[in-house]
Amino acid sequence: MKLLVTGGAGFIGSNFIYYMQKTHPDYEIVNLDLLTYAGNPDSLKEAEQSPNYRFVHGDIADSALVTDLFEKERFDTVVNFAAESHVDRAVLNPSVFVRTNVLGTQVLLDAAKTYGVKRYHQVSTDEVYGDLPLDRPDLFFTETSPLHTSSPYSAAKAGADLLVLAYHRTFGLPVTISRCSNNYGPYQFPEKLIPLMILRALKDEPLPVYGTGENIRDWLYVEDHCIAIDMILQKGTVGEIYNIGGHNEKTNLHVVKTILETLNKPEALISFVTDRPGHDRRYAIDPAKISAELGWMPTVAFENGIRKTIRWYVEHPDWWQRILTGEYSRYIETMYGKRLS
Ligand code: NAD
Ligand code: TDX
Repeated sequence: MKLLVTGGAGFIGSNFIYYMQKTHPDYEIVNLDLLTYAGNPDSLKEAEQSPNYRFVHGDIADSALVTDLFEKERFDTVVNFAAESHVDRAVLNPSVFVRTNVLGTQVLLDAAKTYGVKRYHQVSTDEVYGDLPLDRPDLFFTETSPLHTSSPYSAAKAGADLLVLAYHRTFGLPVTISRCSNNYGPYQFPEKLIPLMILRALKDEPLPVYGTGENIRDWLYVEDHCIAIDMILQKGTVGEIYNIGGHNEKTNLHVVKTILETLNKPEALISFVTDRPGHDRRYAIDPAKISAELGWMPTVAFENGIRKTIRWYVEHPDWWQRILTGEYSRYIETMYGKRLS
Protein backbone atom coordinates (compact mmCIF):
# COMPACT_ATOMS: atom_id res chain seq x y z
CA MET A 1 0.00 0.00 0.00
CA LYS A 2 1.45 3.36 -1.01
CA LEU A 3 -0.12 6.32 0.76
CA LEU A 4 0.25 10.03 -0.01
CA VAL A 5 -0.34 12.23 3.03
CA THR A 6 -0.43 15.94 2.21
CA GLY A 7 0.11 18.49 4.98
CA GLY A 8 1.80 15.82 7.09
CA ALA A 9 4.11 18.34 8.79
CA GLY A 10 1.10 20.04 10.39
CA PHE A 11 -0.75 19.17 13.58
CA ILE A 12 -3.19 16.45 12.53
CA GLY A 13 -1.13 15.22 9.57
CA SER A 14 1.91 14.46 11.75
CA ASN A 15 -0.25 12.67 14.33
CA PHE A 16 -1.83 10.70 11.45
CA ILE A 17 1.59 9.65 10.09
CA TYR A 18 2.59 8.35 13.55
CA TYR A 19 -0.74 6.56 13.91
CA MET A 20 -0.42 4.90 10.48
CA GLN A 21 3.22 3.90 11.09
CA LYS A 22 2.14 2.24 14.36
CA THR A 23 -0.96 0.58 12.91
CA HIS A 24 0.24 -0.32 9.40
CA PRO A 25 4.06 -0.53 9.57
CA ASP A 26 4.17 -2.06 6.07
CA TYR A 27 2.56 0.98 4.39
CA GLU A 28 4.83 3.22 2.35
CA ILE A 29 4.05 6.82 3.30
CA VAL A 30 5.02 9.89 1.28
CA ASN A 31 4.40 13.23 2.97
CA LEU A 32 3.97 16.22 0.61
CA ASP A 33 4.12 19.48 2.54
CA LEU A 34 4.97 23.07 1.64
CA LEU A 35 6.30 23.79 5.16
CA THR A 36 4.37 27.01 5.62
CA TYR A 37 4.57 28.68 9.03
CA ALA A 38 2.32 25.82 10.27
CA GLY A 39 4.47 22.97 8.98
CA ASN A 40 7.19 21.78 11.33
CA PRO A 41 9.79 19.16 10.36
CA ASP A 42 10.66 18.80 14.07
CA SER A 43 7.29 17.06 14.53
CA LEU A 44 8.39 14.20 12.27
CA LYS A 45 11.85 13.37 13.62
CA GLU A 46 10.79 9.91 14.82
CA ALA A 47 8.70 9.20 11.71
CA GLU A 48 11.83 9.72 9.62
CA GLN A 49 13.47 6.71 11.28
CA SER A 50 11.23 4.41 9.24
CA PRO A 51 12.53 3.29 5.81
CA ASN A 52 8.87 3.36 4.66
CA TYR A 53 8.58 7.14 5.14
CA ARG A 54 9.64 9.88 2.72
CA PHE A 55 9.21 13.66 2.84
CA VAL A 56 8.65 15.74 -0.30
CA HIS A 57 8.80 19.53 -0.02
CA GLY A 58 6.19 21.10 -2.29
CA ASP A 59 2.91 22.84 -2.90
CA ILE A 60 -0.31 20.88 -3.53
CA ALA A 61 -1.37 23.70 -5.89
CA ASP A 62 1.76 23.20 -8.05
CA SER A 63 0.31 21.09 -10.83
CA ALA A 64 3.65 20.17 -12.45
CA LEU A 65 5.17 19.03 -9.16
CA VAL A 66 2.06 17.07 -8.14
CA THR A 67 1.76 15.36 -11.56
CA ASP A 68 5.42 14.42 -11.47
CA LEU A 69 5.07 12.96 -7.98
CA PHE A 70 2.00 10.87 -8.91
CA GLU A 71 3.73 9.67 -12.08
CA LYS A 72 6.75 8.47 -10.09
CA GLU A 73 5.02 7.09 -7.02
CA ARG A 74 1.72 5.58 -8.33
CA PHE A 75 -0.13 6.06 -5.04
CA ASP A 76 -2.94 3.74 -3.99
CA THR A 77 -4.45 6.22 -1.55
CA VAL A 78 -4.33 9.99 -0.99
CA VAL A 79 -5.29 11.67 2.29
CA ASN A 80 -5.39 15.44 1.92
CA PHE A 81 -4.73 17.34 5.15
CA ALA A 82 -2.87 20.23 3.49
CA ALA A 83 -4.68 23.50 4.11
CA GLU A 84 -4.53 26.94 5.54
CA SER A 85 -6.34 26.09 8.74
CA HIS A 86 -6.60 29.10 11.06
CA VAL A 87 -9.82 31.14 11.01
CA ASP A 88 -8.15 34.30 12.38
CA ARG A 89 -5.53 34.27 9.61
CA ALA A 90 -8.33 33.94 7.03
CA VAL A 91 -9.58 37.32 8.25
CA LEU A 92 -6.14 38.83 7.58
CA ASN A 93 -5.47 37.17 4.18
CA PRO A 94 -8.28 35.19 2.52
CA SER A 95 -6.57 34.68 -0.86
CA VAL A 96 -4.02 32.09 0.29
CA PHE A 97 -6.93 30.09 1.75
CA VAL A 98 -8.62 29.92 -1.65
CA ARG A 99 -5.36 29.03 -3.37
CA THR A 100 -4.37 26.16 -1.09
CA ASN A 101 -7.73 24.87 0.10
CA VAL A 102 -9.66 25.09 -3.19
CA LEU A 103 -7.11 25.16 -6.03
CA GLY A 104 -4.72 22.80 -4.23
CA THR A 105 -7.53 20.28 -3.72
CA GLN A 106 -8.50 20.50 -7.40
CA VAL A 107 -4.88 19.87 -8.48
CA LEU A 108 -4.74 16.76 -6.24
CA LEU A 109 -8.10 15.54 -7.55
CA ASP A 110 -6.90 15.87 -11.15
CA ALA A 111 -3.76 13.87 -10.40
CA ALA A 112 -5.77 11.25 -8.49
CA LYS A 113 -8.08 10.92 -11.51
CA THR A 114 -5.26 10.74 -14.06
CA TYR A 115 -3.30 8.12 -12.12
CA GLY A 116 -6.33 6.08 -11.01
CA VAL A 117 -5.87 6.17 -7.22
CA LYS A 118 -8.04 3.67 -5.39
CA ARG A 119 -9.14 6.20 -2.77
CA TYR A 120 -8.94 9.96 -2.41
CA HIS A 121 -9.83 11.08 1.12
CA GLN A 122 -10.54 14.73 1.86
CA VAL A 123 -10.02 15.91 5.45
CA SER A 124 -12.74 18.50 5.90
CA THR A 125 -14.23 20.23 8.91
CA ASP A 126 -17.48 20.72 10.82
CA GLU A 127 -17.10 24.45 10.08
CA VAL A 128 -18.60 23.89 6.61
CA TYR A 129 -22.00 23.62 8.35
CA GLY A 130 -21.70 27.09 9.90
CA ASP A 131 -22.79 27.39 13.53
CA LEU A 132 -25.65 26.45 15.86
CA PRO A 133 -27.42 28.73 18.33
CA LEU A 134 -26.22 28.60 21.94
CA ASP A 135 -29.76 28.15 23.30
CA ARG A 136 -30.57 24.99 21.28
CA PRO A 137 -28.43 22.21 22.81
CA ASP A 138 -30.73 19.69 21.08
CA LEU A 139 -29.35 20.62 17.62
CA PHE A 140 -26.36 18.85 16.01
CA PHE A 141 -24.70 18.80 12.59
CA THR A 142 -25.46 15.70 10.53
CA GLU A 143 -24.02 14.84 7.12
CA THR A 144 -27.17 16.27 5.51
CA SER A 145 -27.02 19.64 7.31
CA PRO A 146 -26.77 22.42 4.71
CA LEU A 147 -23.41 24.05 4.00
CA HIS A 148 -23.60 27.49 5.57
CA THR A 149 -20.11 28.89 6.01
CA SER A 150 -19.07 31.94 8.04
CA SER A 151 -15.37 32.59 7.35
CA PRO A 152 -13.09 32.59 4.29
CA TYR A 153 -11.50 29.48 5.84
CA SER A 154 -14.73 27.51 6.06
CA ALA A 155 -15.95 28.80 2.69
CA ALA A 156 -12.75 27.56 1.04
CA LYS A 157 -13.05 24.17 2.81
CA ALA A 158 -16.66 23.88 1.64
CA GLY A 159 -15.60 24.76 -1.93
CA ALA A 160 -13.05 21.94 -1.77
CA ASP A 161 -15.70 19.48 -0.51
CA LEU A 162 -17.96 20.35 -3.44
CA LEU A 163 -15.12 19.75 -5.89
CA VAL A 164 -14.39 16.37 -4.28
CA LEU A 165 -18.04 15.33 -4.66
CA ALA A 166 -18.10 16.66 -8.24
CA TYR A 167 -15.05 14.54 -9.18
CA HIS A 168 -16.91 11.52 -7.80
CA ARG A 169 -20.12 12.23 -9.67
CA THR A 170 -18.56 13.42 -12.94
CA PHE A 171 -15.48 11.22 -13.22
CA GLY A 172 -16.27 8.33 -10.87
CA LEU A 173 -13.26 9.15 -8.65
CA PRO A 174 -13.46 6.95 -5.51
CA VAL A 175 -13.62 9.64 -2.84
CA THR A 176 -14.56 9.92 0.82
CA ILE A 177 -14.84 13.05 2.98
CA SER A 178 -14.63 13.40 6.76
CA ARG A 179 -15.85 16.46 8.65
CA CYS A 180 -14.37 16.59 12.11
CA SER A 181 -14.89 18.84 15.11
CA ASN A 182 -12.09 20.76 16.90
CA ASN A 183 -8.99 18.67 17.50
CA TYR A 184 -6.45 19.03 20.30
CA GLY A 185 -3.30 17.16 21.30
CA PRO A 186 0.49 17.14 20.69
CA TYR A 187 2.13 19.13 17.87
CA GLN A 188 -0.68 21.71 17.48
CA PHE A 189 0.61 25.11 16.37
CA PRO A 190 0.21 27.66 19.22
CA GLU A 191 -2.16 29.95 17.32
CA LYS A 192 -5.13 27.66 18.12
CA LEU A 193 -7.01 28.07 21.40
CA ILE A 194 -5.61 25.21 23.51
CA PRO A 195 -1.84 25.41 22.79
CA LEU A 196 -1.96 29.23 22.71
CA MET A 197 -3.49 29.30 26.19
CA ILE A 198 -1.17 26.62 27.59
CA LEU A 199 1.98 28.45 26.45
CA ARG A 200 0.73 31.86 27.57
CA ALA A 201 -0.29 30.49 30.97
CA LEU A 202 3.14 28.86 31.39
CA LYS A 203 4.71 32.30 30.82
CA ASP A 204 2.14 34.13 33.03
CA GLU A 205 0.94 36.16 30.02
CA PRO A 206 -2.69 37.31 29.67
CA LEU A 207 -5.04 34.77 28.04
CA PRO A 208 -7.09 36.54 25.32
CA VAL A 209 -10.64 35.09 25.43
CA TYR A 210 -12.82 36.37 22.58
CA GLY A 211 -16.11 38.06 23.53
CA THR A 212 -17.62 36.53 26.66
CA GLY A 213 -16.01 33.09 26.29
CA GLU A 214 -19.44 31.43 25.92
CA ASN A 215 -18.86 30.06 22.41
CA ILE A 216 -18.91 26.27 22.32
CA ARG A 217 -16.61 23.84 20.54
CA ASP A 218 -16.87 20.03 20.39
CA TRP A 219 -13.35 18.84 21.30
CA LEU A 220 -11.81 15.63 19.99
CA TYR A 221 -8.42 14.21 20.97
CA VAL A 222 -6.38 14.08 17.76
CA GLU A 223 -5.69 10.34 17.82
CA ASP A 224 -9.44 9.66 17.77
CA HIS A 225 -9.61 11.66 14.52
CA CYS A 226 -6.74 9.58 13.08
CA ILE A 227 -8.49 6.33 14.05
CA ALA A 228 -11.67 7.54 12.32
CA ILE A 229 -9.86 8.42 9.07
CA ASP A 230 -8.16 5.02 9.02
CA MET A 231 -11.54 3.32 9.53
CA ILE A 232 -13.00 5.33 6.64
CA LEU A 233 -10.07 4.25 4.43
CA GLN A 234 -10.56 0.59 5.40
CA LYS A 235 -14.33 0.29 5.60
CA GLY A 236 -15.94 3.54 4.43
CA THR A 237 -18.28 3.70 1.44
CA VAL A 238 -17.03 5.55 -1.62
CA GLY A 239 -18.89 8.79 -2.32
CA GLU A 240 -19.89 9.21 1.35
CA ILE A 241 -19.32 11.95 3.92
CA TYR A 242 -18.64 11.02 7.57
CA ASN A 243 -18.98 13.44 10.48
CA ILE A 244 -16.49 12.89 13.32
CA GLY A 245 -17.02 14.29 16.80
CA GLY A 246 -17.32 13.06 20.29
CA HIS A 247 -20.06 14.91 22.21
CA ASN A 248 -17.35 16.75 24.14
CA GLU A 249 -18.90 20.21 23.98
CA LYS A 250 -17.27 22.85 26.19
CA THR A 251 -17.42 26.62 26.37
CA ASN A 252 -14.12 28.36 25.61
CA LEU A 253 -14.14 29.74 29.14
CA HIS A 254 -14.40 26.21 30.58
CA VAL A 255 -11.43 25.10 28.44
CA VAL A 256 -9.31 28.08 29.50
CA LYS A 257 -10.18 27.67 33.19
CA THR A 258 -9.33 23.95 33.01
CA ILE A 259 -5.89 24.81 31.58
CA LEU A 260 -5.26 27.39 34.34
CA GLU A 261 -6.40 25.00 37.07
CA THR A 262 -4.22 22.17 35.74
CA LEU A 263 -1.17 24.44 35.58
CA ASN A 264 -1.99 25.94 38.99
CA LYS A 265 -2.24 29.46 37.53
CA PRO A 266 -4.68 32.20 38.61
CA GLU A 267 -7.90 32.99 36.70
CA ALA A 268 -6.81 36.62 36.84
CA LEU A 269 -4.72 35.84 33.75
CA ILE A 270 -7.94 35.71 31.70
CA SER A 271 -8.44 38.83 29.58
CA PHE A 272 -11.72 39.24 27.65
CA VAL A 273 -10.88 40.85 24.31
CA THR A 274 -12.71 42.09 21.20
CA ASP A 275 -14.53 39.23 19.51
CA ARG A 276 -13.41 37.46 16.31
CA PRO A 277 -15.34 38.89 13.30
CA GLY A 278 -18.08 36.46 12.23
CA HIS A 279 -17.34 34.26 15.29
CA ASP A 280 -19.27 30.96 15.07
CA ARG A 281 -21.30 30.38 18.23
CA ARG A 282 -21.51 26.61 18.64
CA TYR A 283 -20.26 23.54 16.80
CA ALA A 284 -21.70 20.14 17.69
CA ILE A 285 -21.36 16.95 15.66
CA ASP A 286 -23.78 14.07 15.52
CA PRO A 287 -21.43 11.07 14.94
CA ALA A 288 -24.32 8.55 14.58
CA LYS A 289 -23.41 7.60 10.99
CA ILE A 290 -19.75 6.75 11.55
CA SER A 291 -20.62 4.99 14.82
CA ALA A 292 -23.37 2.85 13.26
CA GLU A 293 -21.65 2.10 9.93
CA LEU A 294 -17.99 1.82 10.92
CA GLY A 295 -18.13 1.23 14.69
CA TRP A 296 -16.11 4.38 15.51
CA MET A 297 -16.41 5.89 18.98
CA PRO A 298 -14.14 8.42 20.65
CA THR A 299 -11.77 6.74 23.11
CA VAL A 300 -10.35 9.76 25.01
CA ALA A 301 -12.57 11.84 27.31
CA PHE A 302 -11.84 15.58 27.34
CA GLU A 303 -10.75 15.54 31.00
CA ASN A 304 -8.01 12.98 30.22
CA GLY A 305 -7.08 14.36 26.81
CA ILE A 306 -6.56 17.92 28.06
CA ARG A 307 -4.27 16.70 30.87
CA LYS A 308 -2.24 14.59 28.44
CA THR A 309 -1.98 17.57 26.08
CA ILE A 310 -0.89 20.02 28.79
CA ARG A 311 1.72 17.51 29.98
CA TRP A 312 3.02 17.13 26.40
CA TYR A 313 3.56 20.91 26.04
CA VAL A 314 5.19 21.13 29.48
CA GLU A 315 7.56 18.29 28.57
CA HIS A 316 8.43 19.54 25.04
CA PRO A 317 9.68 23.14 25.33
CA ASP A 318 12.28 22.30 22.67
CA TRP A 319 9.40 21.78 20.16
CA TRP A 320 7.60 25.08 20.86
CA GLN A 321 10.40 27.42 21.89
CA ARG A 322 11.76 27.48 18.33
CA ILE A 323 8.33 28.59 17.06
CA LEU A 324 7.93 31.55 19.40
CA THR A 325 10.24 33.92 17.55
CA GLY A 326 10.10 35.57 14.10
CA GLU A 327 6.85 35.14 12.17
CA TYR A 328 5.00 33.93 15.26
CA SER A 329 5.78 36.96 17.40
CA ARG A 330 4.75 39.28 14.54
CA TYR A 331 1.47 37.36 14.19
CA ILE A 332 0.74 37.60 17.94
CA GLU A 333 1.39 41.35 17.84
CA THR A 334 -0.92 41.83 14.80
CA MET A 335 -3.70 39.66 16.19
CA TYR A 336 -3.58 40.56 19.90
CA GLY A 337 -1.38 43.67 20.33
CA LYS A 338 -4.15 46.29 20.36
CA ARG A 339 -6.72 43.95 21.93
CA LEU A 340 -4.58 43.32 25.02
CA SER A 341 -3.21 46.84 25.47
P1 NAD B 1 -2.10 22.83 10.29
O1 NAD B 1 -2.27 24.26 9.92
O2 NAD B 1 -1.49 22.46 11.59
O3 NAD B 1 -1.24 22.09 9.15
C1 NAD B 1 -1.42 22.33 7.79
C2 NAD B 1 -0.22 21.72 7.04
O4 NAD B 1 -0.45 21.92 5.64
C3 NAD B 1 1.11 22.37 7.37
O5 NAD B 1 2.11 21.37 7.56
C4 NAD B 1 1.43 23.23 6.15
O6 NAD B 1 2.81 23.39 5.91
C5 NAD B 1 0.74 22.41 5.06
N1 NAD B 1 0.39 23.21 3.87
C6 NAD B 1 -0.23 24.41 3.85
N2 NAD B 1 -0.37 24.84 2.59
C7 NAD B 1 0.16 23.87 1.80
C8 NAD B 1 0.29 23.73 0.40
N3 NAD B 1 -0.15 24.67 -0.45
N4 NAD B 1 0.88 22.60 -0.08
C9 NAD B 1 1.34 21.63 0.76
N5 NAD B 1 1.24 21.73 2.09
C10 NAD B 1 0.65 22.83 2.61
O7 NAD B 1 -3.55 22.18 10.12
P2 NAD B 1 -4.26 21.04 10.98
O8 NAD B 1 -4.89 21.64 12.17
O9 NAD B 1 -3.33 19.89 11.13
O10 NAD B 1 -5.43 20.65 9.97
C11 NAD B 1 -5.22 19.65 8.98
C12 NAD B 1 -6.51 19.50 8.18
O11 NAD B 1 -7.57 19.14 9.03
C13 NAD B 1 -6.94 20.81 7.47
O12 NAD B 1 -7.42 20.46 6.20
C14 NAD B 1 -8.07 21.33 8.36
O13 NAD B 1 -9.02 22.04 7.58
C15 NAD B 1 -8.67 20.03 8.89
N6 NAD B 1 -9.31 20.13 10.21
C16 NAD B 1 -8.65 20.64 11.28
C17 NAD B 1 -9.25 20.65 12.54
C18 NAD B 1 -8.55 21.20 13.75
O14 NAD B 1 -9.16 21.29 14.81
N7 NAD B 1 -7.28 21.55 13.68
C19 NAD B 1 -10.55 20.14 12.69
C20 NAD B 1 -11.21 19.63 11.56
C21 NAD B 1 -10.57 19.60 10.34
O1 TDX C 1 -7.03 33.63 21.18
C1 TDX C 1 -8.10 33.01 21.03
N1 TDX C 1 -9.15 33.28 21.86
C2 TDX C 1 -10.36 32.66 21.74
O2 TDX C 1 -11.28 32.96 22.51
C3 TDX C 1 -8.27 32.00 20.02
C4 TDX C 1 -7.14 31.65 19.09
C5 TDX C 1 -9.48 31.38 19.93
N2 TDX C 1 -10.52 31.71 20.75
C6 TDX C 1 -11.82 31.04 20.58
C7 TDX C 1 -12.39 31.08 19.17
C8 TDX C 1 -13.14 29.80 19.07
O3 TDX C 1 -14.46 29.97 19.59
O4 TDX C 1 -11.61 29.64 20.86
C9 TDX C 1 -12.38 28.83 19.97
C10 TDX C 1 -11.44 27.90 19.21
O5 TDX C 1 -10.68 28.72 18.34
P1 TDX C 1 -9.59 28.09 17.34
O6 TDX C 1 -8.63 27.27 18.13
O7 TDX C 1 -9.07 29.19 16.49
O8 TDX C 1 -10.47 27.06 16.49
P2 TDX C 1 -11.79 27.23 15.61
O9 TDX C 1 -11.95 28.59 15.10
O10 TDX C 1 -12.92 26.63 16.39
O11 TDX C 1 -11.41 26.25 14.36
C11 TDX C 1 -10.77 24.98 14.61
O12 TDX C 1 -11.69 23.92 14.49
C12 TDX C 1 -12.15 23.59 13.22
C13 TDX C 1 -9.60 24.77 13.64
O13 TDX C 1 -8.71 25.85 13.73
C14 TDX C 1 -10.06 24.56 12.25
O14 TDX C 1 -8.95 24.26 11.39
C15 TDX C 1 -11.03 23.41 12.22
O15 TDX C 1 -11.57 23.26 10.92
